[in-house]
Amino acid sequence: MRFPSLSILLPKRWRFSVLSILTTVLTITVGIFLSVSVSARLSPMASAGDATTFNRTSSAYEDAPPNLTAQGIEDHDLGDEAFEEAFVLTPGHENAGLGPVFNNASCVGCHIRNGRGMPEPGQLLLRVTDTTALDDLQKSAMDKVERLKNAPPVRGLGNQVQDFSVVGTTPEANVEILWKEEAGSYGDGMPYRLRSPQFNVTLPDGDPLPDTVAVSPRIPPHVYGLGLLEAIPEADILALADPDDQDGDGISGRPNRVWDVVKQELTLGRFGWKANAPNLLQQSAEAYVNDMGITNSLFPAEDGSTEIDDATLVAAAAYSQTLAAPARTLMDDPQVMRGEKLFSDASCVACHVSTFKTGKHKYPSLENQDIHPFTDMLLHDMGEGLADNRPDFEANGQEWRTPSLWGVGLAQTVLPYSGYLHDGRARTFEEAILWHGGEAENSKLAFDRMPKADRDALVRFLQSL
Ligand code: HEC
Ligand code: HEC
Ligand SMILES: [Ca+2]
Ligand SMILES: [Ca+2]
Ligand SMILES: [Ca+2]
Repeated sequence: MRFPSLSILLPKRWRFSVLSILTTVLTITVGIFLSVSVSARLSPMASAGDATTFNRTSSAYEDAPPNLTAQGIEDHDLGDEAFEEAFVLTPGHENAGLGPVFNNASCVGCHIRNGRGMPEPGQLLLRVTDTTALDDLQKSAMDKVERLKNAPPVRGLGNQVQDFSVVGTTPEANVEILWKEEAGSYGDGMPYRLRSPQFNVTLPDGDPLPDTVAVSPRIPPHVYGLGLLEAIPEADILALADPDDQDGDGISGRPNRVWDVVKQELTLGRFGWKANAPNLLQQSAEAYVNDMGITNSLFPAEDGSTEIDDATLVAAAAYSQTLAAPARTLMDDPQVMRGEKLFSDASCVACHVSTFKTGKHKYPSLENQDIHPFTDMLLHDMGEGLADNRPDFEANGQEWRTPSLWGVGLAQTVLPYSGYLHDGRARTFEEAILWHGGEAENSKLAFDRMPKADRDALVRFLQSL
């Protein structure tokens, strides 16, 4: 049956006015609805308080916090340059000093558009440890910091494999990445495939790496929002630790304790996949010396010389300190709302903790913000499937720091085909969750047993972050 149209029901001269009244009423109703929902929703959407960017395009990870002061903006811009600078071998050149061995020539060559890098040589790093030297007797002969690191260096490689070199020098090794695939199925029988990397490391003399060397592969993580994580009061992170699982929920996060080279003391670890770096200045200095072969005042050459000045080092650190975190989206979408509830019901929130309030920071714009990073900054045993079997300070071979999830929904918008987890093995959020084990085994099982519609809702929630 066809409904009679407006033109038949109304005399011609009324049509226009009735239509315009209807339109006006509709506009007002929608307007009121939108303004109410926006004001009710704005604060949780603003995942990093006043330091949130509402840009959700492929440049979402490149914005400074909108509330940054003039000084902050100046530092950010200098940092942006330092982060993009490609180093070269040529002595006398303003960016001289690359290598002699290195992994990449610039920060942004690994942290693509400030997001994660790919699991490929040149971006993925291998950290290595001589496990035969791990026992106590030999440890006592080691340098103090190496002892604290629990990472006896491997002869010829140190603690990181630099598989690139400048002309005239041989790389420390050749690294080839091979992918192993395995099949599995969800509780409802739906099949999936998981892949994991294997590394063929060939030393300059043609020999493979001995089995006694523990290898920890790591992709470059994103670098946005990190100033806010640096500003979380230490006590609030420590308050979440439950090393002996006293509340019996199977989850026992614990802090890493790492060496602060400036203060020359042990302190809380916050950055890196195992919370193995204490702050962004030291993380940046380690990146220069280890990833690019650029000596600096925190890590000088043996004769005390440095290849960059402190202004450059501080600028590079300031850059990751002054990058905003992206806002959430679609918070009124019923599927996203359902996904958020499932994320909580499956205890994902026990580690991916949603809310903190920031404290003191070098950049006042980052202080006193209500932030929603979805990390507890603590180490968790994630089971054998993800284990690297390589300790890193107090982190053992099965522990990883919970990564933040804010902005993670944009990872493949910023860099298509980029992967999740420490070695980039997961091609999708589903795969990332299916690799969870250890303390996260029950969360994984909850996901595994969900009907497909619920799994889709949970994944859609992650995409909305
Ligand atoms: C060869 C690739 C590569 C280069 C070059 C590189 N990084 Fe990284 N970056 C990584 C990897 C891999 C990690 C994780 C390290 C770990 O887990 O110990 C990381 C971690 C970081 C982190 C901590 C991120 C977090 O969420 O914990 C910061 C900040 C950072 N890098 C800054 C820099 C800066 C600044 C430069 C340039 C001076 C740089 N990186 C150069 C690969 C790279
Ligand atoms: C016991 C703590 C814990 C629980 C519970 C947990 N996670 Fe994780 N999650 C982690 C850790 C640690 C990693 C990093 C592991 C790695 O890289 O090997 C991680 C990684 C991830 C990643 C990849 C992030 C990235 O940047 O690559 C996603 C996505 C994720 N978790 C989602 C979830 C979801 C969804 C749930 C609930 C079903 C959940 N997690 C439960 C600790 C946890
Ligand atoms: Ca050098
Ligand atoms: Ca090395
Ligand atoms: Ca517990």
